[in-house]
Amino acid sequence: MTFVPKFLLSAMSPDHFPSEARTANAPEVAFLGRSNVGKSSLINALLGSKEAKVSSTPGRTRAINFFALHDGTEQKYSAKPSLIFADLPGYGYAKISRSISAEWPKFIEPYLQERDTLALCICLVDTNIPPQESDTMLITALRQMQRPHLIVGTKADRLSGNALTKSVTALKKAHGEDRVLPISSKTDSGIKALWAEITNVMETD
Ligand SMILES: Nc1nc2c(ncn2[C@@H]2O[C@H](COP(=O)(O)OP(=O)(O)OP(=O)(O)O)[C@@H](O)[C@H]2O)c(=O)[nH]1
Ligand SMILES: [Mg+2]
Repeated sequence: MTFVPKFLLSAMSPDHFPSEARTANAPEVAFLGRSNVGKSSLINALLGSKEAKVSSTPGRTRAINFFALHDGTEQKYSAKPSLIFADLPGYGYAKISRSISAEWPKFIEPYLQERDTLALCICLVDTNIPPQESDTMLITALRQMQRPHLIVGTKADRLSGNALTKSVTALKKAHGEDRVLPISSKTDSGIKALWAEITNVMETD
């Protein structure tokens, strides 16, 4: 399946989230994780494009950026999107944590709690660092909200096979999850497997 991605809008408050007229109630996939974990890079790897802004400065994504994915090719694509991707601002970076934490109750919490079409939360955790408390907090909150979620271990290209296995085991244990899917946006490793999970959401919707 080929998707043509179209940037929809950037939202910093719930009344700016795209309406049914823009999304056609297509299932939405949200990308969540700490600043710099690789959310925007992962969206680009999944789409094979540079639609999402990647930055070496943590905290660059400050709003929720919505993308509509249309089935087809650049010449001919469906009017209604098949899927929506939501790139969320990162959390947990000390320098901007005050402003970020102000943003959570303002629009990120309402987004996670109330967005009707939100079908899957992809939680990104860095395989190169020990399990983070802030990630555990988010994953626990999603579990409590009964939001379907999947944990993805990013930047797996930086680790050898053995070190990666160890890291994945530690992440599973710390976050209380059965699965952590290792991926790399650099080498595309794990991207196909992640697409399979996302396609599942579309079919069960
Ligand atoms: N080696 C490696 N580096 C990566 C990978 N994914 C992202 N990076 C790097 O990590 C940095 C942050 O990537 P982003 O995709 O902007 O991270 P983000 O989570 O969107 O960050 P914020 O928007 O600030 O929350 C960039 O320098 C990327 O090049 C990966 O799979 N492997
Ligand atoms: Mg980003």
